[in-house]
Amino acid sequence: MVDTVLLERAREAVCHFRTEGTTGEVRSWGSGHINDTFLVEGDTRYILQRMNRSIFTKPVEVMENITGVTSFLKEKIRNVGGDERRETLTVIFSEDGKSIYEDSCGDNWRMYYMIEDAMCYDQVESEQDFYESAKAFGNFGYLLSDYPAKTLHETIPGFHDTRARYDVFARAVEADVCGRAEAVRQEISFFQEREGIAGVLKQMQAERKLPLRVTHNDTKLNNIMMDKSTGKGICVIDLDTVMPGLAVHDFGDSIRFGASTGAEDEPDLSKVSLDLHLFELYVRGFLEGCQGSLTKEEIAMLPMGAKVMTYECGMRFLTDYLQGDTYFKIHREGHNLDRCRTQMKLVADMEANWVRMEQIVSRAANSKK
Ligand code: ADP
Ligand code: GN1
Ligand code: MG
Repeated sequence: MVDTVLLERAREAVCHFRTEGTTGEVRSWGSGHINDTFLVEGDTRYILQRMNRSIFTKPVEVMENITGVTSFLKEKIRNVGGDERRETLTVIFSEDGKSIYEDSCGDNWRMYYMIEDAMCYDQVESEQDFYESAKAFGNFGYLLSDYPAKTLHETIPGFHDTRARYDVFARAVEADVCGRAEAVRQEISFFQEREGIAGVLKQMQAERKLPLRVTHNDTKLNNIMMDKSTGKGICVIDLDTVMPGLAVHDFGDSIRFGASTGAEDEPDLSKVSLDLHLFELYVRGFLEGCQGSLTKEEIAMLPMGAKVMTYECGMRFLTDYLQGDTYFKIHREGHNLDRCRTQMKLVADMEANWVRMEQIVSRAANSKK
């Protein structure tokens, strides 16, 4: 349902940015789970977002990261003769020269150019698109490999600390504030039985077997714009969580969302399974995009990245369901539970296909040598 009050506030916010030409209609846009996104029509079209206040408690730090990363990318794009206005986000500044406009209710608004002539998908529609998205996400990490990681703020502490997320989940089960735990015992057990995988990647990072890199951390298919005419992944968006992290997380998050035969929130689980062909395409595209920058150990851990990220995301959906749906936006009763179940189905499929996943990765890695 369109929230008319919010829409009105969005219209008001537009006036506070240094836009070019005349701006027109403002409407709700996209299907992200976190921020409120609006399209601003006009001579030049913009994306306006109300940043999620309870999740991003330090919005200025989020925007410092985004302006830093996008300026850095713009220079690289310019150097190869690319279109810096389309190939990365452009932060539009407010009248008083800030990257955020804070309204009278204390909400933080930001604006970007709309990436034109491009699409983003909530589910894979063509294999080629998925392959191209893999190249673009891999390349995103590659381009940021010489970014000064120490200057980045940790916008959401422990974002992919799966072990810590498990503890939050266990506490949510214990507290059971909405009285929902009893009815989802099976789902709860699923994550409890697999607790062991929660710490695997963190342990490898601690032992320096996996290097810390500048990563995106939210690499689902609807966080990349695909060029309508070339079919290439033209612009990686949703940069709120660009932070030091693991490349295998970026790989894995794309798999859990995109290499599924169903949507993330598909209620009919018979439609949801791991598509090994899509998995293989993504592996090949991602390795290509990374341009040889991944270590042997990182490559070997790609299947684990996929499994851990799917496990983590499913557990986060279940935690949110237990806590009363306060984190992810929901559009129907039980939405987070449906989302949780698709991730469980995918984890189970990965377990059943583990050897094949490993073979696919090693075959792809060897064919690149
Ligand atoms: P959330 O954190 O809520 O996922 P996103 O930044 O991913 O927010 O934006 C939500 C959606 O809005 C995206 O999936 C995409 O469809 C659209 N979108 C965001 N930024 C742009 C942009 N600069 N150009 C075109 N579409 C955009
Ligand atoms: C959220 O912001 P969005 O919708 O692109 C979430 C991701 C989850 C994803 C699940 C900041 O991504 O971590 O994997 O939902 N982003 C944040 O679809 O929590
Ligand atoms: Mg998003």
